[in-house]
Amino acid sequence: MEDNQMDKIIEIIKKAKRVVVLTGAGVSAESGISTFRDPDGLWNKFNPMELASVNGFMSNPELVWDWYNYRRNIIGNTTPNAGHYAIAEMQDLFENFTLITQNVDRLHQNAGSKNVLELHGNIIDNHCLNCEEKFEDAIDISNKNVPICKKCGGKIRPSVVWFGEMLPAETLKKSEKMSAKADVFFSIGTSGEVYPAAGLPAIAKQNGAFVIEINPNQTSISYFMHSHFRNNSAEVLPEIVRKLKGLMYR
Ligand code: BV8
Ligand code: ZN
Repeated sequence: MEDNQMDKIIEIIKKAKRVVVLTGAGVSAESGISTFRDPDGLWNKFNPMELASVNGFMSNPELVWDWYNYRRNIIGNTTPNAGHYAIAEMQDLFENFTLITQNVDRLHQNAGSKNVLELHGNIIDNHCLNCEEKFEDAIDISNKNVPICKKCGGKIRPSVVWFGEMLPAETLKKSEKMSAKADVFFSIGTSGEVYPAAGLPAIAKQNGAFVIEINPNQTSISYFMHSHFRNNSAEVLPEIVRKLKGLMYR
């Protein structure tokens, strides 16, 4: 993006009172967590419907449990990247800032972001598939056996939202409400394939927001964005924050 174009966008962002950021797996790519749909993506090795769904878990609990432990192991060894830290800094630059994520890795929280709206749950917590009792025991990620609920004997599952499952109602409602009120909406590191999350940028735009996509690649929702940064989030977000701070603290 040309410098003068960048400056124009920064001017628009600076004036915003209400800013919403939606993130997807791409913001964690530079922390070493593979995305879902990129060539080396998680799904390419496995079939998402097979693993990230209730039926998938019911038909092969050990395989799905092991896949989540494989991912927990990767996530356990990663740290937030400059993009996560820049988003954490953004929360103090605006009157009203909302961070909505599809990611389950909690890297936003580790980078200092507060009140993160986790649309798809998180990979750390677990609960009983049968009675939904929270499972508090520490997980031994090398143990291939699926833990059993102490209350009802049901199988324990990760507290992520699987395909075909409803998103947490309050979180989704708040995400839609804040997206509809946004002056500026960033869609960062998401392919815009998974609904209802992928519908949020359109809700923002329909209600007058300036919508910006940060993604090195074209996505299925690029066509309606007002502006694109075709870069990696860990490169461009710190630059945006630096320029915003420069303008705001003049
Ligand atoms: C629901 C948690 C309804 C688990 C996830 C047709 C058939 C079947 C289902 C549907 C259908 N149409 C709609 C649906 C519903 C379905 C859906 O949308 N399916 C899609 C695939 C078509 N949605 C659901 O099932 C949702 N529930 O709708 O319930 C309902 C209604 C009534 C009653 C009951 C139910 C639930 C969806 C949640 C699924 N769970 N995750 C887990 O993680 O294991 S989804 C999973 O995909 C992750 O959360 C991930 O975040 C999410 C979205 O992917 P992205 O984050 O966008 O990641 P992706 O790899 O795709 O893209 C990465 C992007 O980053 C790329 O664009 C790349 O270019 C970019 N990038 C790469 N590097 C960088 C970068 N960007 C910036 N910087 C970089 N360095
Ligand atoms: Zn139970």
